Amino acid sequence: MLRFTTAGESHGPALVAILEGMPAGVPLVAAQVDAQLQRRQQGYGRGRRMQIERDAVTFTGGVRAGETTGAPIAMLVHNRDWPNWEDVMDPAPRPEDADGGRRRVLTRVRPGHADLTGLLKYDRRDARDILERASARETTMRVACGAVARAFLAEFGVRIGSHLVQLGGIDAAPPATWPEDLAAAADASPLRTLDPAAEARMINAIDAARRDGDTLGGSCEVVATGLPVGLGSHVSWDRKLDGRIGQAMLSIPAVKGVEIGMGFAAARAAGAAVHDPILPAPGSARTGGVRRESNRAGGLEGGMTTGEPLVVRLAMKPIATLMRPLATVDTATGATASAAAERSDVTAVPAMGVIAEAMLGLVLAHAWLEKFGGDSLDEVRRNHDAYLAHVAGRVGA
Ligand code: EPS
Repeated sequence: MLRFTTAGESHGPALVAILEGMPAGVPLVAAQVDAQLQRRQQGYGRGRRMQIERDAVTFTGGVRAGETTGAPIAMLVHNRDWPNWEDVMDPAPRPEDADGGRRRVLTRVRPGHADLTGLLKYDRRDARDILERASARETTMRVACGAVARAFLAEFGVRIGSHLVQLGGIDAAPPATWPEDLAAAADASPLRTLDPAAEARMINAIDAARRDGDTLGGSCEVVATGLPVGLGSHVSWDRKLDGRIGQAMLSIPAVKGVEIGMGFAAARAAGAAVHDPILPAPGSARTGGVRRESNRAGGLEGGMTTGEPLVVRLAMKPIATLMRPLATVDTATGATASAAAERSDVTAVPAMGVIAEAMLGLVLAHAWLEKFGGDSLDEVRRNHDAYLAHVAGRVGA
């Protein structure tokens, strides 16, 4: 239906992606993708790398005259850091280097990173063969693919935003009035949080962690609005939308937990305090002529969208590269050592929210095409409009 794959190393020449299954006729220009790529690069707590990169996409297939053609969409983003790494990352052998080796070999594997397990599994001597791909740089292309998914969903009025709700144990209070454009409101903050008082304390915590050579994790909330009732399905495990969202979110580097709606809190409360009463709402087509008095379910029931806002929370662990490193074993010698301290970020939780928006957009666009499938945007629109016209009058008919 809709599938994508990405390739490229953090310090290689470029990152690439192919997104297949987008219908023809979706308006799309590079600036739409670049705007999302820039959002991902923001966030207080990032390292020097983000001053080097200026991520910008080149379409190399599937887009013509500002519209998708229905062909696979191929995208490329150059790594501006590449000239500094060419001798380390050159795909060609370099016989002039001593015993075929490369500079910046990493054998003091970092606890919490993919270094050690990847090195053992893939039978590598240099963990750089693992970490270059395990790097969160890879998420650039997820955001590029997600930007295309968002452009498609925007044609139907779907909006996706996120904000940071906790960092390093400091909670952000929810805003008194919910912003109309969540993504833009959060982007105005260097941490993508809607609580200015908490933001100041979080910035202090990041500065302290940087001084200590440590890192911080946190949580973001992602919200999608404008969805119709009935994306996903209750009939099989792999069609349930909550399961698909969970998989997509947990695939984001360092994400360790996902909640939908009340999430874990629902397990502690009684049923009457968890489930959302249903009220008549004649004329509300998207939600099937009814509405929910509350939205503790986070917009999903039985693995299907209800039409209420979809609300997902993600928890990210602290980045595994510590400037004051933990103990490890040097895989070259077998001796105990301090883990490698590569240049890195203190925190990337604000960026994680943008990546989660992209992944949610891809899951939703996929589910949308399953439900309303078509080869052109107009065909999808006809299917969508006919369904909404039907469900709008279904209750009480
Ligand atoms: C990363 C380490 C840092 C981050 C990088 C992810 O890069 P470098 O080692 O070049 O300083 O900045 O994130 C990105 C490059 C990005 O685009 O998000 C890591 O080890 O995962």
